[in-house]
Amino acid sequence: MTLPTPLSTRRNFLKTTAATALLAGGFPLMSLAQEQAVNALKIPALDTGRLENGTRVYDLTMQKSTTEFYKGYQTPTFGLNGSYLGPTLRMKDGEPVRINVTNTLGEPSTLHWHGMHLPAKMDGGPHQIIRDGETWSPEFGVRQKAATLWYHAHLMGKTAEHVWHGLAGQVWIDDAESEALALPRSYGVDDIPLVLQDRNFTRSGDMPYTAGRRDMMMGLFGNTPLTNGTLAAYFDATTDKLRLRLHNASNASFYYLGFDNDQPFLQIASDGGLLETPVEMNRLLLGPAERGEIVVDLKAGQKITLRNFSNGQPFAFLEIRAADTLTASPAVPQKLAQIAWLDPKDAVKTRRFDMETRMGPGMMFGGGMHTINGKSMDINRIDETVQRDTTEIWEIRNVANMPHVWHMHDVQFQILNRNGKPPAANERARKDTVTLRGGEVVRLIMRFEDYADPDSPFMYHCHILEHEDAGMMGQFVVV
Ligand SMILES: [Cu+2]
Repeated sequence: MTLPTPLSTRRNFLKTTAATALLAGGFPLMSLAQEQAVNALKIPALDTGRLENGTRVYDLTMQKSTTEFYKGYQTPTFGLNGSYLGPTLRMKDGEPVRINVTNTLGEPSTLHWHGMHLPAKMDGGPHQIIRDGETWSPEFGVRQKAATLWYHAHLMGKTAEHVWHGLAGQVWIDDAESEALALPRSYGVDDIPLVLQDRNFTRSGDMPYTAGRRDMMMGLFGNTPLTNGTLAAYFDATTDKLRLRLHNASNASFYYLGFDNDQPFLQIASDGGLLETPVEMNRLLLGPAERGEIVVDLKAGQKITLRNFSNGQPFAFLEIRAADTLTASPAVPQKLAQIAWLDPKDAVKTRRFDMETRMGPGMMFGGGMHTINGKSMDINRIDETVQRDTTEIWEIRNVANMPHVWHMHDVQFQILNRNGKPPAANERARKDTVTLRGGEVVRLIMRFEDYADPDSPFMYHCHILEHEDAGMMGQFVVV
């Protein structure tokens, strides 16, 4: 797999962005390529909830705080139950859950369950605003295959800023199928959440959200990698296999991930759950919001570094230090999961969506330069109406010459084809987010089940958060 040209052109934009950041006083405290891993990887707290009358209940408090990324510097940040990011919520397919989300930020926000199939009112999108001082308590049954999902702020026009400051975390779903598999599953030991981000810091240690016109156009890129909110992170491995839940939680960066020694790894899951069979690779491209679980083999005493190999952002996300004696792990099973493939013959409708970017002079901040089907997001407009219990094909065309990232709520879709060709082995999967390079077309198939509500829409949007905030979003209802 090679990086096609439209992604490579980002190098030029990145240089400009970095220059802009410097002019704005955004002098990095550390060099762009942080080679020295000096901080133990932070592992987010694991929250398995508590049982109340058969419902699994979680409490999340959105808070404003400071985080010491750099020694001696207190950086103002947002977090959930902590100063930056939030706990990993672990849920099980079939269980009823309630999440009490209390906002103490001093400003409104929302919390969206990215990748989850649930009623639109519980989705945490732009319509489910949590005002300062309020608690929002969505309640739903988990109807989900084992997967690495996530949660993040999703307030109209403020998603990028709130996520940048730290309102995000992972959700792990287990199901009977996944629990029967001999896969690493010991949280923080051989099964590791990896929330990958990039940020810019000023000399005073601040991490301001600084998106200007150009960043609304290109997306806001950071020059400093953070892994679970850890700068220059290392992890001490004690097992000869590690399962890494790779998660691009950046605002706008595409990560082309691999190890510095180019060793191969097995991808075992995509956004919405396990693949049918592991796929061996040595690079994995994740657009913003995409996830990929991999299993990597370690040799005793070995040091390897997980890096981004995209142009312009040579981030070292994690140095893995294998102990001199490693606990042996079972081989990764060849058969992972059953995927119920949807049949295009069952589709009752094909919809087309053009993701478009209008470049050039005169573009206005947030003024509709990124559109879907020529339209900018209008929270009072329903763009599409879908019948419950039907299968549809959604053809997404990126008619721009820059990458965009399609994400839709409510469903996990399957990729029928990309530019007329079958998807790569690791994209034969349940997915909720898909990267489209400039000019690409993907045909997606999905089934709308269980939940219908004519009054509460689900969102579809670009997951480059600056594009989303600039209006590259639409709404659909299931009736
Ligand atoms: Cu976009």
